[in-house]
Amino acid sequence: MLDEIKITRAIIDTYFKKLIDALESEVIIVGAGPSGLTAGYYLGKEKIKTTIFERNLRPGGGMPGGGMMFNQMVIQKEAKEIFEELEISLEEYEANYFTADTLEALGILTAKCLQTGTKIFNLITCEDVLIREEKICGVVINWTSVEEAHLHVDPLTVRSQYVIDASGHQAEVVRIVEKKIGQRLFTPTGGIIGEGPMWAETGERTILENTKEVYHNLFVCGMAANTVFGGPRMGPIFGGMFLSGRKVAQLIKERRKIS
Ligand code: 48H
Repeated sequence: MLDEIKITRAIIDTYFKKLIDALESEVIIVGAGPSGLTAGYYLGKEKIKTTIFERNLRPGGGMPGGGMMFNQMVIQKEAKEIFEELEISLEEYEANYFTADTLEALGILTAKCLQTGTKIFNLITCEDVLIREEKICGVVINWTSVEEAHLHVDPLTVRSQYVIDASGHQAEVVRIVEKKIGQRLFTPTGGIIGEGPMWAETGERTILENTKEVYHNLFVCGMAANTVFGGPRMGPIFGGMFLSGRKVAQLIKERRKIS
């Protein structure tokens, strides 16, 4: 006998347990695109308590869309070992050009990220940050549906030692911080410099250089890193996103050792 009320209770009970446990994390990641999911995977692997908030119904960000809706992605040799570790199938197209099915990559990366213990909350948007003594120490969240319906509903707050902005082209978290604190980011101008025009080779290099701390305890990875520090976009080559996610996880791991 299946009872509808038991089904409902099981969902509510287990969801709220998960949410209450996520009120305090070591790391909060905003955005479950390729860079955020990769960061979540590597942090989780280190047993660093990590929570990802994703605005959309599904994780993956720009991954399933591939290039112009053709659901294939290209990665370069530097990112190959990450795909091999995750066991995502790769085909060598030409020297240094490997292709993967974006849906396979998205499915496996999401599953492996969750299996490390990192939690992902979809349908939740980060709309503000928590700052104490000039340090980022959490984010303010609300249902995406509240944002979309323009409802006047106050948000809730979750705390963490570190926040990663993995929100893609818009660099939404850093933008919020810039608005709140003024031109005091760790960029050459103190503000968000903005993304440059398409240049795959340079974009993939600078994304790694730009994956770093942008304000006290706030790190940026993925496309957001080039938006904040002024690197070019790179089109549908995704190796840099995976490498950037791994790098930000490494940076936080090292930071924990010294603090
Ligand atoms: C909660 C949010 C919020 C918010 C955004 O865009 P993404 O895929 O980001 P990356 O950096 O991991 O990957 C970038 C890649 O997909 C891409 O766009 C490339 C390579 N472009 C090159 C080019 O030339 O165009 O994912 C970001 C995720 C999305 O799922 C958003 O829904 C989510 O972040 N998000 N979630 N609160 N405020 N803002």
